[in-house]
Amino acid sequence: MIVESLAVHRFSLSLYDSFPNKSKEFASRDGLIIQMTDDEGHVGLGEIAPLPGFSPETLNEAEAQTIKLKVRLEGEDIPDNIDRLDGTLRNWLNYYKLLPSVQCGIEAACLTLKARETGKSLARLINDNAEQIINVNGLLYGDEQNILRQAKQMREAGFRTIKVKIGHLTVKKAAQLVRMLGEETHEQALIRLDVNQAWNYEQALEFAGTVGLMTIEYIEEPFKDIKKIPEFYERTMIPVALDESLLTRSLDDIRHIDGIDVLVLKPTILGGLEKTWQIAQFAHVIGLKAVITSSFDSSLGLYTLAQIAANLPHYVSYGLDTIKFLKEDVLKKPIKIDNGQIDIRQFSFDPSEINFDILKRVV
Ligand code: OSB
Ligand code: MG
Repeated sequence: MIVESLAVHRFSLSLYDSFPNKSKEFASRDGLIIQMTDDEGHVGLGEIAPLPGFSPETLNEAEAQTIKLKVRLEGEDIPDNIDRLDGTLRNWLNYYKLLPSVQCGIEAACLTLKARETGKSLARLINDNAEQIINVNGLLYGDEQNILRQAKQMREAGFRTIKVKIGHLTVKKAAQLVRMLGEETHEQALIRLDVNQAWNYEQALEFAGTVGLMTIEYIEEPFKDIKKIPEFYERTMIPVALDESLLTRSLDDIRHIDGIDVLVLKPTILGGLEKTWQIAQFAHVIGLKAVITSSFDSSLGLYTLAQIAANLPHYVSYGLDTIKFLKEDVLKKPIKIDNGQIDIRQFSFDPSEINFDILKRVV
């Protein structure tokens, strides 16, 4: 496959007030859509959208690098076997030292291009036995009353996993909220908690002692010091998930830490689909779960992540319930979650499904 052209478009999607971290400086979700066309007219699509506050790079940096890359890639031959996700893409692009979000979007464009060329979905390009439907954790937000109302709606809608952020709450308030959530879900859903490292070890311990709930699936980043996780787990029996820590710790640092049960993987921030895939495979080898998760991507980005998740265990719920925070979308039909699930067949990565009216051509 020869890259014939790389078109770059910019988007700026307005947010609902419910968007976490919404502020004057962060009033829209901005990014790039790239459209990679090969010499036979097939098109691949990718999203490049660094997340302010989480990604190491800014969108302007990512855009500058993407524009330079366009000139380099046009006329280049995409290697065979990129669908093995075995490092072929990173080797090929290594020279350009791509920023994480750029690496992710270019990989997505190459892979969806190859999928379109072979007439398969990206999921089935990776593995012919890929699932078509994946489970998603319902993401709760707002004040206590809203959170409890959403939990009820989600239980009735068939979600089997829900997630709530509690790091901004006091330990007492958080324990009270999570206990009420436990009652609301009637043991029909597992609860994921995310503290985003906002508490210290003692607070996390106090929380666990107060909440005492069996339906907590895991707690993400309860405190900063990962060396304290074994002791936390031994005393609380609540499994821990790592998210932010994955940016500063190597897999070798964490593989022998007891109590870590889950890795939360955000390809946009970690630096690509291939790297995410490889971390997920390694996680399985050492007995951990990998939860592919959104960085508040558009529906295009979310469908791309869902195609990858379709090749990971189907009993895991993935962190893709985020389109509800965006008032606008780059797809004409935003990604749909039904019964707590995404059907990946709903979007075929055809450029005609993109809402070009809200995009601005960059190059
Ligand atoms: O803290 O897990 C987080 C999204 C962007 C940045 C950070 C986080 C998130 C999410 C994604 O919470 C949704 C999910 O995990 O279900
Ligand atoms: Mg998290």
